[in-house]
Amino acid sequence: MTSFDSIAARLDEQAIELPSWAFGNSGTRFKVFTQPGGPRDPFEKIADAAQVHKHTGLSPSVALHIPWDKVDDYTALSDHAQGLGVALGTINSNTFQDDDYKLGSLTHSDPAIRQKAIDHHFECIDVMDKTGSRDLKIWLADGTNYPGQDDMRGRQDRLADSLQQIYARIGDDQRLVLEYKIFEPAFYHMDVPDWGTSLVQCLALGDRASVCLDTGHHAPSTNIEFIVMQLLRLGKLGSFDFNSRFYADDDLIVGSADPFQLFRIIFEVIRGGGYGADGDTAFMLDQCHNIEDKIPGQIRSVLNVQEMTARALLVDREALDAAQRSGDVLAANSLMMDAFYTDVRGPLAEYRESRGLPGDPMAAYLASGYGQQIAEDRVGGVQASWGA
Ligand code: PSV
Ligand code: MN
Repeated sequence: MTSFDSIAARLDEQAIELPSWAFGNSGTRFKVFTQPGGPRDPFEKIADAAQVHKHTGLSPSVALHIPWDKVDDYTALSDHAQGLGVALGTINSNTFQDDDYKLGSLTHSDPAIRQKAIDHHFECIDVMDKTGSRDLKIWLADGTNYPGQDDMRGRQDRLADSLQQIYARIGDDQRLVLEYKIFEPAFYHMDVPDWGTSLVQCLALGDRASVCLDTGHHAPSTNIEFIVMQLLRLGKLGSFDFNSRFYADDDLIVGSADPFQLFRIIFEVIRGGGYGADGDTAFMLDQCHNIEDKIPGQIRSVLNVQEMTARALLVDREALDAAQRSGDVLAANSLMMDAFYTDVRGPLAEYRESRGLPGDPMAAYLASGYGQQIAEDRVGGVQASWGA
């Protein structure tokens, strides 16, 4: 197997973007729970996100969600982030929380509502210009609940037209990433249900449009790493939304439900040239910490990604290639499993210390007193949540 020392430099290339919404209150459709010290505005969300980077060195940027993270002065927000050692990242649009969008947004048959949804994306691009963000991420709740409710073909055509108008506005150094989701909130059909639809729409747009793969947005037992391989092969894997699922879009801590799947996915990212300096596939988290503490939840998440990245980097690719070419099924499989079963936690602690980071970021955060401090300081105001 490849030695840990030989992968250390590659681990330095890892960057995982955090979602601002992971720090606000969240829950299920049954209950949104509050937590002491919850952030009340985007400035406080970014301060919390910066704690994750401070202790792990893994998360140098934070994704924003508009309008949840709308502020009067984006330069001030950017400066605030920079002062805390992080940058503002992807801008997520939101066309799923307005009554007008009940029957769709970019696909709506009413030109006025469709225009409103397009204008919202123009507003997001204006934000990107101010924050210096590279990516506009579009996830649509659009779809129907009943056969015959609307013309699926017409909706796809309108989607293509809307995306075209949005794409025409993004700058030369900006990208549009289109996320897909198999179901929910629409239950009969979603307008962007799968990677094929996202890919087809992105291909029609051009080079600066690519697919966002949210690991929780597939049917059970889907071979996600195959999709990763195919999109990388085509140069169209723009970004990941990492999370874990047991049943549907559970948004649990990445690597918690199926660490082996995460290993297989990251192996294909590395194999396909999407990792670190090799490519421009963005690693992001898209999670909600409904019952666990949020900052530690994000720390656990980025460490899980780092751990599986280390294991995937340990696969002896040369030996694997030889085993595959000679048709040695069991040897090839063993090479994957040897790397997967390697306990990298000790070497990773040493690796972190060699980079001036705490060997145990979780313990360092808990000992820092930050959680108690925000619980004391953040009195009054309204805690941020979905829609705020
Ligand atoms: C809804 O399923 C969702 O989780 C999508 O995955 C988006 O990425 C996210 O919300 C933020 O809009
Ligand atoms: Mn997502």
